[in-house]
Amino acid sequence: MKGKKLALGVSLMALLAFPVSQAAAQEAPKLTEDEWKAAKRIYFDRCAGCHGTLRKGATGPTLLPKRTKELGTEALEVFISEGTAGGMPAFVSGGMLSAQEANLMARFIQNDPVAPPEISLADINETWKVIVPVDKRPSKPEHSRNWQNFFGVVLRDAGKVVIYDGDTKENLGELPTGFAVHILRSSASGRYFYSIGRDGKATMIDLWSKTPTMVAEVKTCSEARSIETSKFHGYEDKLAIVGCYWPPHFVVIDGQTLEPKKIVSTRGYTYDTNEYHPEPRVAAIVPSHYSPEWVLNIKETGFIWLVDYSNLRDMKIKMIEAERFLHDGGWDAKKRYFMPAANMKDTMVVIDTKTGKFVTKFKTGTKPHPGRGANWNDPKYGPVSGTVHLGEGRLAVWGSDPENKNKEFAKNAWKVVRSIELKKGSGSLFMKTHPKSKNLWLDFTLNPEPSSHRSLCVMDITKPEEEAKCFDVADHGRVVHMEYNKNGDEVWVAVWDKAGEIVVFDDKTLKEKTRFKNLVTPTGHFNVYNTMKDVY
Ligand code: DHE
Repeated sequence: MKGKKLALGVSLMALLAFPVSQAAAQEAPKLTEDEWKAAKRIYFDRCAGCHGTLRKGATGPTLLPKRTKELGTEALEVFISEGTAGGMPAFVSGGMLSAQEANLMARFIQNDPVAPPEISLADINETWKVIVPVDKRPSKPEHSRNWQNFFGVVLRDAGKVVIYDGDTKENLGELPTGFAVHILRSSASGRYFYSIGRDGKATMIDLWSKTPTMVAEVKTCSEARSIETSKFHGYEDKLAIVGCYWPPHFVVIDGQTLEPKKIVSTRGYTYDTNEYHPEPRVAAIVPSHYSPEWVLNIKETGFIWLVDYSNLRDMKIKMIEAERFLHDGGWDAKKRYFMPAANMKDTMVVIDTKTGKFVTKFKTGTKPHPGRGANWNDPKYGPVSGTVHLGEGRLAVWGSDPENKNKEFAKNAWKVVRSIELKKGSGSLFMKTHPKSKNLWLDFTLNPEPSSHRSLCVMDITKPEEEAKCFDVADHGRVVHMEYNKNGDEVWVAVWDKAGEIVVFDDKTLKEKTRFKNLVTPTGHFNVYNTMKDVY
């Protein structure tokens, strides 16, 4: 395989840009019925997130038959097996697929994509279950624990979320949230955790009951990645929203029961070329703190939608022209500016949620991936924010306080003031700091080298010229996602593996405090207080 990769010597993207020839007219390889079933499942689990359900491309390039047939089974198999420099994981070498599965997928993607069925509000309604009605829930906590310092840890492949007491480090229970939960978000009061699964199933966990309890569930679509709650004054814990990948829509649900209330399609025209796109997926969502609005990244068409939830019947949606392939992002320190990454455009976008307007966009490096991002004070440049990158080992830092009283600091807003090379290389997914900390933690989850993807780097933000300290966290799996405790003096990190771990570090000394072992594929983990207050 390695030899074949070297012989090809070009990236998948470059090959996909080749003119289409006779090959495109050829028949695609045939698959048996069982192979179809298996390939569709693998495509959904492993490929659709980056390449799109209809294979029109986003974080990864298009995989439509006229291109894939040109490449042919053998070349496609090499890319799937060994990955690409642009950030595609090495699925076979990395142990995520077998060689047979890579061959199956290489044949599958030369066939026409099949659109999964559409879903109506009535279909969603049929899946809605209230497990504990609102009047049967406690009106105050039934325990004396410091519940604002609870952590919810996603056990991705086990289909569970485990809740830990962040003070005592006790496991308070595992809840069957369903297949591949992607993220958790907190209600404005912090009392409820809402989960969203890759399969579009949302659940709600009550942290006030004696032990954490699942109180409601609903399946809003067949593929999703985001969920958020209403946090504006007067709407606390009232509503929630799920952003779907397929069908491309968002669903507003009741914040107490998850009853589906409204479904809105995101299909439409690209912001720049005004071409119709059948699959504009909803990526990150944040809750506005200035008005009763959610801020939605509409990935493929490149709009940021401000969805007003104050009147669902006569709903107002403002569409801000931003950049194509919007993915993740978060707030500046004052929670006024939303800064999402348009990762395939190497660009960060800024919008102002006070005025509801586009501010600017700027390049930072190859495929920025900030997660929710990080905000801190740079000794030279003042309040700044930053992103790591999937496609190169780089931390980009820009000014993010245009209203700062210090005019010199204000002038740095939306200018990249530092571009720091990271010695562990590319493939970073997340970075994290805390207002009380002087550290910035960085992971390298998708880097092909175990010496990188099993380690973390910590930069002293008061001494940004000094090299970050890097250390190994585990001798297995991939290290992913960092989260502070409520006090901002501990950092929780996941080792993503079948026999995975959560490792808790002291933020000051960088010494390990404790390690929870034998967790099935822990990925994202969320502290109640920091998630409810959007602290990062
Ligand atoms: Fe994520 C956040 C989409 C792969 C773990 N991920 C997000 C968000 C989006 C997204 C849109 C922002 C949600 C928000 O803020 O509202 N993720 C995608 C994909 O499309 C992608 C690239 C491919 C896929 O097929 O899903 C993808 N993500 C992954 C993973 O492989 C990770 C590491 C493990 C997993 O669960 O699949 C992963 N994504 C996460 C985590 C967050 C996240 C932990 C939340 C970060 C935070 O701090 O808020």
